[in-house]
Amino acid sequence: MNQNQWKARKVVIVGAGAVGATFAYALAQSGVADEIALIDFNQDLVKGQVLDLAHGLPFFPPLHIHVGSSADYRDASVIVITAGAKQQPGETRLDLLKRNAGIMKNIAREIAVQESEAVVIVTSNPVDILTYTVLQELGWKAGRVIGSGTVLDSARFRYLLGQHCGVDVHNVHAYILGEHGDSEFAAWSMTHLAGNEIDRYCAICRKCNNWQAVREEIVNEVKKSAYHIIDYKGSTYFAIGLALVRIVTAILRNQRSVLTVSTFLEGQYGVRDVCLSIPCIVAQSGVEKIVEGNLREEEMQALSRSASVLRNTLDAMSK
Ligand code: 6V0
Repeated sequence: MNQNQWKARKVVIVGAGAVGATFAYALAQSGVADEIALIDFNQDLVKGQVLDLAHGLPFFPPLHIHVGSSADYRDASVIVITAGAKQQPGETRLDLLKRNAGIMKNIAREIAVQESEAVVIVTSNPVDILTYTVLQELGWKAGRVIGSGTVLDSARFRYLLGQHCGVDVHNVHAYILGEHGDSEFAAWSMTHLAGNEIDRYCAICRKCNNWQAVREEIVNEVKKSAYHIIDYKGSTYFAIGLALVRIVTAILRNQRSVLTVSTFLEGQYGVRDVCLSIPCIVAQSGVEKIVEGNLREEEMQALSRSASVLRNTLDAMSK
């Protein structure tokens, strides 16, 4: 390959707040990207974040990091949106949502103007709704605009299962599906520990007297994780930063990794016209394939409930 053919693996991060900066720091350490451009409408903040990160360049793998602008969308490989407005006093959740949807639409328009060929990853909350908003605005092929979805929740689930069962988290395969939010659910039928389906693992292990109650407790803990962290320290950013590195790595390295990103469904699992999380094969083009596994009846019902919650929100937004 000659120098003219070489294309930097460039990641543009929109939003240099807690999530954007933590993700940039983790991505810089990973060595997966050649170039990182950070964008934020708070110019002082973004300059400060970039300077602070740039001073780490002697310790990072080779990298070009700089303050970006919308022109950086043009040759980006991946654009990660972590921008978001905070709730104002007296503002309803729906009003905040509409304001954040407006921010997403503006960013999407700027991406479109630059005729970007990137894959777009939305992280800003509510992530499923805002992923849908960006996808609609861009009008691209569904898999090219994805949300971080329940990749973080699935990591929390794996962590808690691993802790409870005394098994290395890397040997726990488990997914949280549906909405990244209160209606999410655990796909127990897809859960494997140490090479065994969870039911078989529990039968061998016999650690729990009432495994059903333990499972419920673990799922509740997954759902409450973000609330606990927010109570303790105001916001969450380390694990989501790493989850984003995982998704971006799957894209930049064309890994075909199975990740529960939020993706637009067109009838899969009986769900259509919303973005939510199910196991997807993530590669260079974004979601390359949706894996339609066999969910149990109660899991199918939970997925359908999640889809309804999201559809109702989308309908409320358009009023
Ligand atoms: P933050 O620290 O307030 O950072 C948000 C940044 O966005 C600020 O620096 C703003 O200046 C910037 N911003 C706002 N509007 C724009 C715009 N139009 N263009 C460029 N920059 C803009 O928030 P934090 O980083 O903690 O969170 C960011 C978003 O991620 C929020 O919506 C969170 O709810 C969401 N999270 C999503 C998670 C997930 O799993 N999907 C997990 C954690 C946080």
